[in-house]
Amino acid sequence: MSPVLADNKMLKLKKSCYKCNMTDLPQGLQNFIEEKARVCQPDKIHICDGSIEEYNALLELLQVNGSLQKLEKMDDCWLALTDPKDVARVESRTFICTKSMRDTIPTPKHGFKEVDSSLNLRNLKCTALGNWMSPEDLEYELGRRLPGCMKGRTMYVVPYSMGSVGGSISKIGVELTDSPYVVCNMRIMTRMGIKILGKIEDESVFVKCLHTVGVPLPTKMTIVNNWPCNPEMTMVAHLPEKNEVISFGSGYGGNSLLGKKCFALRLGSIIAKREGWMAEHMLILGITNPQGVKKYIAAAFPSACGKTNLAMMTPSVPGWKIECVGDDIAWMKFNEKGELRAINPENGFFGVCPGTSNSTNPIAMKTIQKHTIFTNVAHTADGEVYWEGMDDNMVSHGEHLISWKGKDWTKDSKEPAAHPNSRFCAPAEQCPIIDPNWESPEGVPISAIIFGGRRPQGVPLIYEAFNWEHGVYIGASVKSEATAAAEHKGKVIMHDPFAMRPFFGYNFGDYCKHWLSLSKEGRKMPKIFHVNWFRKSDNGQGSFLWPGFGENIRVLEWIFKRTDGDDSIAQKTPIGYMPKVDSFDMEGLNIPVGCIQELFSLDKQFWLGELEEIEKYFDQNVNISMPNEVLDQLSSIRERFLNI
Ligand code: GTP
Ligand code: SPV
Ligand code: MN
Repeated sequence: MSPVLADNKMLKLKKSCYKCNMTDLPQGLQNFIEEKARVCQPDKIHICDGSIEEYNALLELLQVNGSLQKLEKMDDCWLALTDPKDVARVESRTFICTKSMRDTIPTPKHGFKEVDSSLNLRNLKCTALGNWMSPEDLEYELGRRLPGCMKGRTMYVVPYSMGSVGGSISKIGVELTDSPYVVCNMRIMTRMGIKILGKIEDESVFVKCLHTVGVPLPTKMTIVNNWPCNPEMTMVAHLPEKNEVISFGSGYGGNSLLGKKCFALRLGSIIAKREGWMAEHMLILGITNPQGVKKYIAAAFPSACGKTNLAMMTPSVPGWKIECVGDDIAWMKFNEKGELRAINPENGFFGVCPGTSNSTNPIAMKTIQKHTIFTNVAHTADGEVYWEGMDDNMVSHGEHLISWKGKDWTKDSKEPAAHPNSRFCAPAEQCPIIDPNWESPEGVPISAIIFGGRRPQGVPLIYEAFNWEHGVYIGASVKSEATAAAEHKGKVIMHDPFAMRPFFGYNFGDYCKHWLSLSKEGRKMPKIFHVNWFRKSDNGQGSFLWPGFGENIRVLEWIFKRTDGDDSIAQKTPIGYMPKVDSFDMEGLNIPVGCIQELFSLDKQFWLGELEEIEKYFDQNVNISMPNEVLDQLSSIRERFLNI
């Protein structure tokens, strides 16, 4: 008998294992559960079967304990209000643990950022491009968090697949969590339950995820809104060498639904580099022109910068059709024919609520009318949801709502009704324009890759890379205004290379090298573009120059034609190809000519300053890890500006 099975405590746990017999599980999974249960000491273990009965029972449990409210006016929709201290990803507490620091982060030229001791993370090395901790320090930090952390709670075992079950690009994970809220959201966001167990062929090959809210029972901690969390001790740790994620103290999506950012992006990017493919923070959409020709496009924008909206867009120009494959993550691989094929590893949308309305994103509004879990939105007494930017006449009559903080709210209230990072969690199959190939195991062929960000100043609506290397530079130089998706304060313009800054699983310099290495003889490399829906008048101080949303089809139309090789519509500029003024479809677009000129304008002084700033950023933060090819691109752009 193995030492694990001889442990009396474990034998007791096995008896209280709900529904499924532990001994029926693959041995590697049993070992994982037993190892973690012995440390975390849950009262019970529940192997999730993924059934609707189980889902409903968990929702009821959450309702009874006051963590979820049923939204009576909607169909099977639920509302969670969190502790206001636990509302977004915590980038400062998120790190990768590897033996060698260089594998994870470039060494900054002028040393590491000062780490606040209140983080409670010993010797954490923090940089602009990710955080690292040594295995020894991680062991210490786990030692003061995990022992007994699930006392008084149930440990749920959530087997799941990222990508359609059994697909060639798909991968399996198992999340152990003491949060039934997490289980319910995982059931929407991933393919989850018993059906996955048979796919664990080699019993030890699955990504091992451990999540705890970090509040063992009974507790002396004050629990706000029946949302247990432990903000002072929160940490999200990734152990690529053990294929493991350990998340402590937060229930918020990106920190707790570990298949998403932790597995599909951070560990995913490491696996992708090793195996020669890409794991990216990208939407995937299908676009069909009026002649019925269809292509697929992937686009990387930083968090809360428009991926869901573009992926579900309703085109303003007649004859064009958009279909949605995914809104947040793309796994992409070149096939033997040299085509880049992409899958959406997720099964649902965990989307930003504020700004989502019947005029901006009617498709999302239709998607979230049933079987949806809302977090931190406002609601009416009779059970409907509300948030800023939902163009409803609901609040114009002075109606009283209940804000995300559980307080009485009217439109005269000073605080927002919904948290700026409030989210919906809805099954992808409910999307009325879900692409017929969205679950295709071999993925969809990608013709173009778009980068973008919130740039109030200087960056034109659209430009195109001259070639793949130039495109890699464009990805590396993405910048964007900070949003509420993470804990950043204010609206500073931050670097967010490839829209992946919070999600790199390994050294960003190596990530650039990996992208450069993908261009090979015989491969059909997608064209690379950069867009900016967020340029503002008055040098960035005024209002948006571009109407955005459904009008973005005009930009996609130009991209579509460029991927067909239409050279008549493009002109060379120092930053790349841009539309010839009269080739861009402006028909029916109701904006002043002056705005259009401003949207396409290129200011030499702005760009020389921009290049200098990016060069400094690379020099200080990526330092010697940066491949020369990227720096050469920057020099070429500068030269082109200086020659005009
Ligand atoms: P994550 O889920 O955090 O990765 O975000 P996302 O990139 O999917 O962002 P999302 O599409 O949810 O958009 C975030 C916010 O940007 C919402 O408030 C949108 O209303 C707003 N937004 C999206 N597209 C546009 C646009 O074209 N123009 C303008 N002005 N705002 C937009
Ligand atoms: C993001 O922040 O980019 C998201 C939401 O998509 S979360 O799952 O919280 O990371
Ligand atoms: Mn995202």
